[in-house]
Amino acid sequence: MKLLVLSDLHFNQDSDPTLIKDCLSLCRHFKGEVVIAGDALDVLENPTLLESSSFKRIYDELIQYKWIRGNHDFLTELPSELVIDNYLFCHGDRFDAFWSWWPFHFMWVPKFLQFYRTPAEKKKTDLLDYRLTTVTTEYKVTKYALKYKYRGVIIGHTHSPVIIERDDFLLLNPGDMVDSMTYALLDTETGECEHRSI
Ligand SMILES: [Mn+2]
Repeated sequence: MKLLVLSDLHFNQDSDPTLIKDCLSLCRHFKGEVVIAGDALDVLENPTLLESSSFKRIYDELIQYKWIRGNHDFLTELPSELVIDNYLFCHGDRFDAFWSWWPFHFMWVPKFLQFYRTPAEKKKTDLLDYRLTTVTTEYKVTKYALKYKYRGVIIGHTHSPVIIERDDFLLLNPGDMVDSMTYALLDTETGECEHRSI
């Protein structure tokens, strides 16, 4: 099966309308299945988003695809995970070590110290925090998917585009529509995948 995989669109009232149009048209014209790995609409930051008719229309369009729930679009009608040809698809937030591994709860300590840091020092520690949570999330989700003998796992959430193929196992993150502006194509029969930019 040929898949178009998108994640972390984070669409809201402030999103670039051209970007929204381009993403919707990409999905509409794709010959295969479309999977959205969570955080398509940013309901977390904009609780009234779906009261707007234009976003309700976007919702009605996206809901026709295989759309998985993220932590910013925690709508009950969305599934929390999906399996296609033994590939596991989930948003990845429940493997985010910051929320699921108790020592990370003490990260408020370095966060508190940020107050006393210069902007340059702050930027460096922000980057280290981001890399640490990204790598630990990828590690935990890979461990889980290997344990349950999936052929691969596809996540979003970290906003970090990744393709790691080793020993017939695939870790894929298509990237996002906020920073990397990338998506992925995956052929679940051959296992081939690649990133594309919008
Ligand atoms: Mn997320």
